[in-house]
Amino acid sequence: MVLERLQQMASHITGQAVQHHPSDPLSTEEIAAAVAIVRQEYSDLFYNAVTLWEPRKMEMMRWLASPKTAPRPHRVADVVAIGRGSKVYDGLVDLDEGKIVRWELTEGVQPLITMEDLQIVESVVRKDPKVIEQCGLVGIPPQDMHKVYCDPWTIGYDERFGSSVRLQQALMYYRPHPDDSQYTYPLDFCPIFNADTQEIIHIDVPKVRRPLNTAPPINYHADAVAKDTGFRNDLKPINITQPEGVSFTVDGRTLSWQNWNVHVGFNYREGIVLSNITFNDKGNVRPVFWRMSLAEMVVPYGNPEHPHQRKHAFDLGEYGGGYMTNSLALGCDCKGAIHYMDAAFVNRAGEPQVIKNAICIHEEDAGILFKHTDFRDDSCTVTRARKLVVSHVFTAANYEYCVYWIFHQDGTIQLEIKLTGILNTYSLNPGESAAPWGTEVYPGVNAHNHQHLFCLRLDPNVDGQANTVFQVDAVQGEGAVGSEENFYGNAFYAKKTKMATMSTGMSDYDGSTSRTWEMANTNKMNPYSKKPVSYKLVSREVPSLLPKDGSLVWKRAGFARHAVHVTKYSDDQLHPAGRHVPQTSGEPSQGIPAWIAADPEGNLDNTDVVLWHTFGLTHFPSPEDYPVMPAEPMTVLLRPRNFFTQNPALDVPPSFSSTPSQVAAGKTGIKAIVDNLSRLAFGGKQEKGGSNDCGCK
Ligand code: ABN
Ligand code: CU
Repeated sequence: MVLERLQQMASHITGQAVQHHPSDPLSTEEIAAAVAIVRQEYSDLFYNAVTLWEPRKMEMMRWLASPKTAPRPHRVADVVAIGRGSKVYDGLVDLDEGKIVRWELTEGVQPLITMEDLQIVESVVRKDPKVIEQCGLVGIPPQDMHKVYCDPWTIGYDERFGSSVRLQQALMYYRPHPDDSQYTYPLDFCPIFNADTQEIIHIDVPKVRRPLNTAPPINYHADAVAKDTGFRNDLKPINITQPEGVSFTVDGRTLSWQNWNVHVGFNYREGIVLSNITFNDKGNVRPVFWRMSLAEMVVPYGNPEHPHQRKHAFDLGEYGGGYMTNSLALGCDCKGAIHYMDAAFVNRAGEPQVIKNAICIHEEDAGILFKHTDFRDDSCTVTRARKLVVSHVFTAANYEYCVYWIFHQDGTIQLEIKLTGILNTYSLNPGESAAPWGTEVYPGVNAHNHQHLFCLRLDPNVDGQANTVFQVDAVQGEGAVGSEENFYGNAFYAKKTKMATMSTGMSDYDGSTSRTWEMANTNKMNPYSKKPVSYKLVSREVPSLLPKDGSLVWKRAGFARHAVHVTKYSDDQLHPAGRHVPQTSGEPSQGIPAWIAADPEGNLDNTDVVLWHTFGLTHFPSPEDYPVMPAEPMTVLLRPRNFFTQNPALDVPPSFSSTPSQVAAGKTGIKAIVDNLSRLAFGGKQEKGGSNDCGCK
C-alpha cells in the first residue's frame, strides 16, 4: 500500500501534472519523494545529497531528436546518505518507477561537508576543555569562549587519521566584538573534529607558538567604514533601464537569446550547469556544446609549516558550489531587468530546502561589437554589443566566488569568475616576518600564498558529437633566415597538434606561443578557409600547479597537473577529483588520472570527447586585499573559429551606419539602436558639424 502511494506520488511528479525537462534539477517534491522512497527501506540516515542523476547522453539525444516518439528519460535521483559509524551509501532512486534501483555501501570515502555539518563544529569547539585550555594560553578566559570562532574545513587528508572516520579541521579565530572580523585575530592551534561522535579528537599545536593579535579591529561593513573614514560622496546613481523589457525568453529552464538556446541546470556541487547549447545560424540550429560546468577547484596554500599542508580546499568537491550559493538581491548583486531561478536541495534531515534567487539571468551592454570608419570620408558603421549573463555567487567560508557564464552575439561564450571575500589568515609573532610564504597584510595578520585553480568541464558538440581537440601554437616557420622557404625569416603559422589518445591527451599552457586549444569537427570543413569547424578555448590565466609532483595536493588534485586534459566521453565521469573528495589520499589519484590509467590507449580522434581545463591565479596577498578583497576577475573564452562563413553578428542593428555614397550626397546614414538617454557629461549641445551623435558622417 505504502509503496503504491509512493509510486503514485512519484509518477504524479514526473507525469502529466508537472512535466519537468529531463535536465531540470530535482524539484522540492521530487527530493521529498526520493527521500520517502529511501526511507521505506533504510531508516536512521542523514542526507548528504539528493540531486538529479542526469539522463544518459545517448538516451537524452534520442529523446531531444524526437520527443514525441522516443522514450522520455526517467527522472532519477542520485542519493548520498550517511549512516551511523560514518557509513556512506550511494544510491539511485527512479522516480518514475517509484523505487530504488541502486544502493551501495561505499567504503573508505567521505562525502562532502554541508553547511549544516559546518555549523555544528563551532559549538563543540567552544565547549571542549582542551580547546578552552589552549585559548587560556593566549589570554582568552573560559567565560569568553563565545568570542571564539572557527572555519571548520574538511581535514583534507591527514595520514595520521586516514579516511575511515569523517573529520574536520577547525581553523580558529577570535572576535573581540560580534561585529569584528575574526580573520584579524587568528589562533595558532587547530582542533580536529570527529563528525560521527561530534567530539574533538586531537589538537594540532605548532612547535612555534604565536600570540593573539593585539592590533585594533579592521572591518569592512558600512557601520565600521562610516565610523572610520566615512564614505566618498561624489557618486551619482547609475541606472540600467530596459524600457521595453528584456530580449531573452525563458521556457521552463530553457533560455533563448540572440540565436542562442541553452538549458540552465543547477546542482549542489557544480552550481550552474549549461546543457544542449545551440546557435541558430540563419535558420540552421547548430549544436555547439552538450554540457559545460565548473566541475572542481582546488586552493592550495604554500606555507610548509605543519599543519598548513592540509590547507588545500576543493571548494566544489568538498563543500559544493551549489550548496554554498547565495540568495541574490535585486539592485545589489544583480542590476537591471533580472530573471531569477531558485535552487532546491535536501537538508541533513531529508527535507527539501530552497535557496531563492540562486541564479541571476540578465542582459548587459557590452561596448562596441564592431566598428569601422573609412578614413577617406568618415563614413562609418558602429554597432554596440550586448551580452547575456547567467550567474551565481557562492561563499566558501572566507572567500566569495562570483561565477558568470556570458553569451555574446558573435557566437562567443565566456566564463568570468570574480574573486572577492576575505583572505584566509594566520597569526604572527611580534617582529616575525611573514615572508616568503605569506604577507603581513595588517599588523599581526599573515595571509599565506595560495592558488585558486578551477577546473572547467567542456563537453563539446561542435556540429555533432564526433570532435577532435588540437593544441594550437603560434610558431616560427621552420626554415632558417636565408633558406628557400623562409628567406626573410619572417614566416610564422599556427601549428596544430592533435590530442589523439588518453595517455597523450594532456597539455600545459605556453604564453610564448599564445597557446590555445581547438575543439574541432574534422568531418565538416568551412567552405572558405577549408579548415574544420571549431570552437577555440582561449585562456590566458593558467598558472601551473605549484605544489610539487608527488606532493599531497598533486596526488589529490590530478586535474590540476595540466592546463588541459582530454578524455573519452563517459556518462559517469563528471568529477575530475573523484565523486567523494574529502579525505582522499591521492593514492591512487581519483578522477582524471584514474580514467586515463584505465584506458591509456583510448582514442580521442573524431569521437565523443571531454576537455577539462584548469585555469586560475596564484595569489600573493597584499594589504589592498584586506579587510575584504576588491573583486579580481578572470576570464576564459570559447570562440567560434571556421564555424561560420562570416561575422555572425552582422545582422545586429547598428547604432549608426553610413555609406560613402550617402556621405557624398550629404545624406545622414541610418540610426538604429540609439538610446535617447546618452548625453554629454557636462551639459551643453553636441557639436554637429555634419556628424551624427556617434561622431560618424
Ligand atoms: N574554503 C574552504 C571552506 C569552504 C567552505 C566551508 C569551509 C571551508
Ligand atoms: Cu586568494
